[in-house]
Amino acid sequence: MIKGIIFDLDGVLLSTDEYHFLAWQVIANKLNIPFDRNINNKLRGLSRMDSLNIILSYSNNKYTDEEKETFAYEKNEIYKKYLERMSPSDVTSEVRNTLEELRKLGYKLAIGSSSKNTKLILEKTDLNKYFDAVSDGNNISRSKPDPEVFLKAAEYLSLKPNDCVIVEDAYAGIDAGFNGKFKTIGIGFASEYDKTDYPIKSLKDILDLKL
Ligand code: B16
Ligand code: MG
Repeated sequence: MIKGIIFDLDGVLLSTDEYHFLAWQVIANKLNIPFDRNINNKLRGLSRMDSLNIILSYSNNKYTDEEKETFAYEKNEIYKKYLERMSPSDVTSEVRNTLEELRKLGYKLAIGSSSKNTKLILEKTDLNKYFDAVSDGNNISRSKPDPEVFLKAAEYLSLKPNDCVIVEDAYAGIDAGFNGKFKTIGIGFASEYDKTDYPIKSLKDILDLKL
């Protein structure tokens, strides 16, 4: 029986995935590297440095680790400018109602995000209050598709993987759930992935699943 629900953040609860795209676009343009939404979709759920390495793989140039650190830093500074402008109104009523209903039904809720900016985002949007635990890019050493971020989230909830379900928009996140022996709910891009256990169209559809 499912007792805990672990939510990815960017692209599931919030549209911050668009801000990642816009920030990476600035870096790619500066380096004259082709970059579009299709390439951006390959970055969903991956760590900042894994994302940068994919973008740089479209360049003929070789970059030093120091240069890569600088590009990743610059991208994050641009990204954080978007985050600073966020407020509770960036959370849709569907997301808030779904989280409230799931809490009323007695589920434990956690965040499982690759992002090191998770705490800032949760504070800005007033989402913190819905979650019993937060596992993010700051408490892991291996990013999705490794299951570490979800295993930590389950541990923080004092639950086992088979007591929990993961909600993800990224193939890498569904793979991470699968690798950790979790059941997975896929929304957006992940709803079309054949490894997803429960594809949904909209977040509120979670309430109709027989978990
Ligand atoms: P940051 P999620 C992921 O968040 C994003 O999908 C991914 O695009 C980003 O590179 C990653 O966080 C790291 O984010 O640069 O803020 O540490 O989808 O796992 O909630
Ligand atoms: Mg995501």
